[in-house]
Amino acid sequence: KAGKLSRKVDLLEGKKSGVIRSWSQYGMILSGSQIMMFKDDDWFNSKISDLKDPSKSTILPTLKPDMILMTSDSVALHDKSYTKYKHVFRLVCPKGNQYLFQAENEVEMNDWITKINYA
Ligand code: I3P
Repeated sequence: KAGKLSRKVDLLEGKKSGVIRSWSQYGMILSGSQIMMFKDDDWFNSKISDLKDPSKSTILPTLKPDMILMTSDSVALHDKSYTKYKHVFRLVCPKGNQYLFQAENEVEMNDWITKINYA
C-alpha cells in the first residue's frame, strides 16, 4: 500500500520531551512488514501510481527512504482520545516509540490500520 499521510512523532523511546512534535507530510509505502517514508513530495508524486501497482514491485528495492519502520511487532490503532484532527491513528512500536498518522478519510485510515496490523 502506498499513499500520503501526515505524521507526528509522539513518543521516542517512551519519552515525550526533546521530540519535534510538529506534523509533516510523508509519502509512505507499506511493503511486507516495513513502512518506508519519503519526504520528497515531488519525487513521491511522480512515482505514486507505479508504487500502487503490485506488478511494479521490482522498483521497491531501488528506493531510498528517509526512514524505515519495522511493523512486525508494532500495533496500529485508532486513537479516539486524540480529537484535534480526524482520521488519526497511532502506531505503537516495541521500543516505546509512538507515531500519529493522519489519513485523508476514515476508509483510508482503517485500511492503513488493517494492513499494518496484519503485515
Ligand atoms: C507542536 C505543533 C503540533 C502540536 C504539538 C506542538 O509545536 O504545534 O501541531 O500537536 O502539540 O508541540 P511545534 O510546531 O512548535 O513543534 P497537535 O497538532 O497534535 O496538537 P503537543 O506537544 O501537545 O503534542
